[in-house]
Amino acid sequence: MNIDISRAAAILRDGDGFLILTHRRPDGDTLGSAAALCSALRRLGKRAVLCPNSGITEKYAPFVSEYIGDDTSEYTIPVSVDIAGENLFPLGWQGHVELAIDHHPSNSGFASETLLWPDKAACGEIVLELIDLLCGGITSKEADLLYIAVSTDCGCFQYANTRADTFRSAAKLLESGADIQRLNKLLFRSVSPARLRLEGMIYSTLRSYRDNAINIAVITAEMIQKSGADGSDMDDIAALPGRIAGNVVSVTIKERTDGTSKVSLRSTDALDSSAICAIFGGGGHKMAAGCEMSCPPEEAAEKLLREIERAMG
Ligand SMILES: [Mn+2]
Repeated sequence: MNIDISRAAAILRDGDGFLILTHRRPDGDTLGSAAALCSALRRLGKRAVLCPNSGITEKYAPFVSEYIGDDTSEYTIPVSVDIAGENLFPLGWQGHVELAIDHHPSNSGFASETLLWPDKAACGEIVLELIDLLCGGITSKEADLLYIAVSTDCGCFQYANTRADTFRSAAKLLESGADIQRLNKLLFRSVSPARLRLEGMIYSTLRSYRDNAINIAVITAEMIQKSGADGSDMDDIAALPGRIAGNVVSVTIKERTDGTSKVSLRSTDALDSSAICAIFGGGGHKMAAGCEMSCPPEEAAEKLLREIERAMG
């Protein structure tokens, strides 16, 4: 059942012993929102913890570790933040969620009660209003956590989901003491040495065609191994080849350890990425799509280039 914010606040005000759930492969929004909510509930004298999530990366661990519960058995009111469906529950957790706080239009309605604001760029914006209602304001630490949530989900206010409201939320967080200079550097300007090495290899081997309209990056298993990159260094790697001026479609082909290829396409609306990927059994959206190919990356690059050339006429 969908509820309004005053009902959500009442659930939190009336209960005690909250187990806050973050989604699988947790990002800044789910983690920042969960930790800020946990902090606010504790300020109200409530017992609240974050459910352990094995996917928390080094980047976010320092911000959330103090809120994670070791023994969660006494926390009997599960509250999810930024989770769209049960298949996204953190690994190892199953059960019934009392309250879901979310901004995904696709939310499946798995919880008893759902506060769903699909127009928000980030779940953190909803949590900000909720904490405001519950506590009459947020602490500077909560402002940091919610700035992590909001800024990461809108790509530092660059993605199409960025609204006037997103900036209003950010302004409020800044006024509440968020250290946006430090956080922006950490979240958007710093990269690991392994990531930097890998990016160097990707840029130096980039193939460009038709005056840089078509750009293909091949990431071999050897490049990944030589750079020392792990899963956390691969974030949004498919965005790199499309940065070149004049790009219409960019292709990122990652060689799997078994020699096959994982392909990601990004394009402007001048080309249908999903139609190209559909030829190879994949799919997605018009401007971002993917497919898996059983051939090695060089062969995949040739096949994809041929189909893209054909589609562009
Ligand atoms: Mn989100």
